[in-house]
Amino acid sequence: MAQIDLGFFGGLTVAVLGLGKSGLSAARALSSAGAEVWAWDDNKDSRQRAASEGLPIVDLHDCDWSQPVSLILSPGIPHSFPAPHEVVELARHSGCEIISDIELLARAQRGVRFVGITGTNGKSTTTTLIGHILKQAGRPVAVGGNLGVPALELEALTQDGIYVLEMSSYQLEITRSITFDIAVLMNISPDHLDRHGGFDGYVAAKKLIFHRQARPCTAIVGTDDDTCRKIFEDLSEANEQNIVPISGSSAVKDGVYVAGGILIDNSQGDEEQVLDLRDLPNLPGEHNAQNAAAAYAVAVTLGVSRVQIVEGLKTFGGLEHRQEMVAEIDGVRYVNDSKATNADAAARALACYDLIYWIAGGRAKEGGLDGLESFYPRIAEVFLIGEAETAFASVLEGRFPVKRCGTLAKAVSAAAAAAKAAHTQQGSSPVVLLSPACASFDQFPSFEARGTAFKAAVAELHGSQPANDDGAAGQSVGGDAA
Ligand code: UMA
Repeated sequence: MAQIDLGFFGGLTVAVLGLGKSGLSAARALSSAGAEVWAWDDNKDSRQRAASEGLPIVDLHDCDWSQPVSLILSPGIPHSFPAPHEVVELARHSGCEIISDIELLARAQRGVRFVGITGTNGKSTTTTLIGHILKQAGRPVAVGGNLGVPALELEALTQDGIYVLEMSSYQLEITRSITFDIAVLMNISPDHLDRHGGFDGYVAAKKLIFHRQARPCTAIVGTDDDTCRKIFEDLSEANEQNIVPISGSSAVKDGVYVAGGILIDNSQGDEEQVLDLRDLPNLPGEHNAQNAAAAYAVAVTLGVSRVQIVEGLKTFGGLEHRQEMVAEIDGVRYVNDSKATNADAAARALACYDLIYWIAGGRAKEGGLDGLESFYPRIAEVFLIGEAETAFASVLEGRFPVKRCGTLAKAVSAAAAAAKAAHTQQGSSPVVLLSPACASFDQFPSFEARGTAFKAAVAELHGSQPANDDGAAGQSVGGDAA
């Protein structure tokens, strides 16, 4: 695989702050390009790991800031809100530019095409789906960004190549020279507000996906929430790029939408039916309808044939940790939706099943469980874990049985026992759903680790017989059944 060539930094001093996924890959790429890398991470273990690879460690809190030409900042490190990191202040003070690893990719890979996908929810699925459709259609494509593969670990593509990048609000703020040939904004709901000084700052960051777009660039904009609808109207009024509205739930003029489960291409005004999405097991729910509409609109814009797009949608395998069907045991389906780290994301999964044994909790986000009330009739019982237990129990108890389980393993055991009993006694089709509406960091290093633990706990259920309806776990705090 050809590496991204950052030769234009050869001989120059470049500071790298944060040596996680993106920082490490940037430091490696800069180092092999002949740059003098000054790498730093506030965590000693991360520094040691980088040093063991031969990357030079320099304390960026205490160095000559007249030397570095750029500071490559990891997206998770604040540069403005809630307060700038001290090293960012030092870099800023010395006039050193502060950029992301994706900015380096954009500078290195000229002449290729960039597709950027952002939004509060659905961007990972949409990014992966677009990559899958393009690969199926034989296009040279590399898929990464916030999704997990850092920009500088992607293959160096040649002129026909297409980079499909999931862009977080953090990354957009420090990736200023990229212009996306196709920019997708899925939806916006409050998230990461501490990092953007509030909702307006978060929206402003998301809008950067359209930065400097002019025809023939294309903006694909979700119209299923008020904020994005307003952005669509503003872009339409400015009339600078091609604009394609998309919706997962209602008809849109001159756009792509889904109605009654049918994907409809109305971009030419002729309401052409493309595919019944209800036949696709790995794209369940209205949110996936919007994801499919966005991916379809991107692929059409890139000239992929409708036959190939339909084939790509049909063969999409889904994503790990996003409504991932893990197993069906004794009539109970187990779904891993660990990526649902806020209420809005959990809502998308709760909307998809009719009889839910819901595992929720972790480190709560602002707003907690707000907005989930309409899904309560679908919930049979709740199994709470982590820091949010008490707060969530106070919202949910009295509506249905609520168990405080503490750990995920106990929650899986308790939920499995209750769901199995419902299936046996009532012949119903219950789903044990991990869709936490919380960050994982109180108990796990990442949502991936939480999802993997869920799958391991489900795997242990094979062949095990929970002792009674309460399973091994849980202190019941709840009241009446729904
Ligand atoms: N660090 C410091 N000082 C600090 C804070 C952190 O030195 O004050 C160091 C940490 O010790 C750690 C490193 O910075 O070693 C972590 O940097 P990072 O948080 O930017 O994480 P990376 O491993 O580089 O991963 C980043 C993205 N992380 C974040 O934006 C928080 C990953 O998105 C992304 O997959 C990866 O780059 C590759 O592009 C994850 C994410 O949670 C999935 N994104 C958020 C989201 O989706 O909601 C935005």
